[in-house]
Amino acid sequence: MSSTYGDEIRGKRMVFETEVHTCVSFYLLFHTFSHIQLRLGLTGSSNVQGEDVKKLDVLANDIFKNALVASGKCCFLVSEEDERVMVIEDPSFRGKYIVTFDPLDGSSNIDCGVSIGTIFGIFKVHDDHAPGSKDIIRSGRDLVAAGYCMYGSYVELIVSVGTGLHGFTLDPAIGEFILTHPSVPMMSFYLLCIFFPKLAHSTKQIRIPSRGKIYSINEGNYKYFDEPTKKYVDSVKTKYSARYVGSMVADVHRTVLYGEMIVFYTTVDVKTFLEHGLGQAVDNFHESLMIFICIFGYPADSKVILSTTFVDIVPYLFPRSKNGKLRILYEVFPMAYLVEQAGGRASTGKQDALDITPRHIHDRSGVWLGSADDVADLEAFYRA
Ligand code: AHM
Ligand code: MG
Repeated sequence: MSSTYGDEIRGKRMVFETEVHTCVSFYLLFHTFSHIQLRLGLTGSSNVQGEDVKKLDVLANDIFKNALVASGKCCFLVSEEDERVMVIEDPSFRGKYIVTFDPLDGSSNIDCGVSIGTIFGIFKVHDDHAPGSKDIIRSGRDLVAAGYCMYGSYVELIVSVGTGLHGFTLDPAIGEFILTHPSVPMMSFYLLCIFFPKLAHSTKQIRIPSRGKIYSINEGNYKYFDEPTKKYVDSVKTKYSARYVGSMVADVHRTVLYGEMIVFYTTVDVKTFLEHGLGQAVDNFHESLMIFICIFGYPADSKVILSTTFVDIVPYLFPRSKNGKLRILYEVFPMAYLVEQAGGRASTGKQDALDITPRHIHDRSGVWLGSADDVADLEAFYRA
């Protein structure tokens, strides 16, 4: 992160007090992990002591699980890296939250230095005294918090506890995550700006306006897409730009951040507000940002890949993404929750993504995330 940016945000300590204290553990984790990530070359070779060097995604999984157990706030952990749910039996470490997480998403991008990230969702048990499987396999509407951390040219932690998005940027100079993108209720924010213009001058609020200009999808899978998806992609490619990293955290981060409502204080904006009301003033802010907003999709497709069975080496064709590639509990749900919290929409094409209830912890779904009108356009092709 540049020192200029550091100067701008220095002094604003991370303010993050919510009922979901588990998030604080994540803060500590990301802080530790972001440094580890910079130091490790990764891969599965041996180090000078002859010990196995764990791959970064396996190492990340161990770090997150250890810290979450130590927090004493969790009872079940669901990780992309583990086939089974981790149950925290010890009463002295047992809490009332279920954390679902992908410790390192975008792992195909690790070795080439492209942005990767951690994704997590947090549920609360129905009954503190009797946690069970009903607490794990549930609708995305039950999430109490979600977030992701992106490890890229800078390290950014985006979190929501149901009151908009909060963005924290790691300032390496002081070794702290700084609250750089606070969530502020719209009406009170604009009223405050009238009386305290300096507040508006330095505040950036993450919001996704209703329509965008970028689509983000792995178009290499085009011939395997279903007809509605093909038609939608055809409709946007003539008018939108394409951007695709292949790391969901980076692709979604662009989708929510370029939709960020950057509010600069000018007399014109306040004048618009006073003369034409809040709606017009907000529209003016949106207009200046509309060129950036995006839609991200990873739909189901009919692609088959060559695989082998566990018991022998006979190859067979495996339909990898017939239900989509991204996993519901720790990829689709957290991102859908965050995008909705930023004012966007998340859909499978046929229903809101948060309304899904998976049947298994590693179930997958197709998903579209982004500007509400763009997602509605996609859904229209499914209804046609
Ligand atoms: P992973 O959890 O194994 O890293 O897979 C998830 C990733 C997402 O980050 C990304 O959106 C997608 O896979 C990219 O897949 P593809 O390479 O097929 O485009
Ligand atoms: Mg993943």
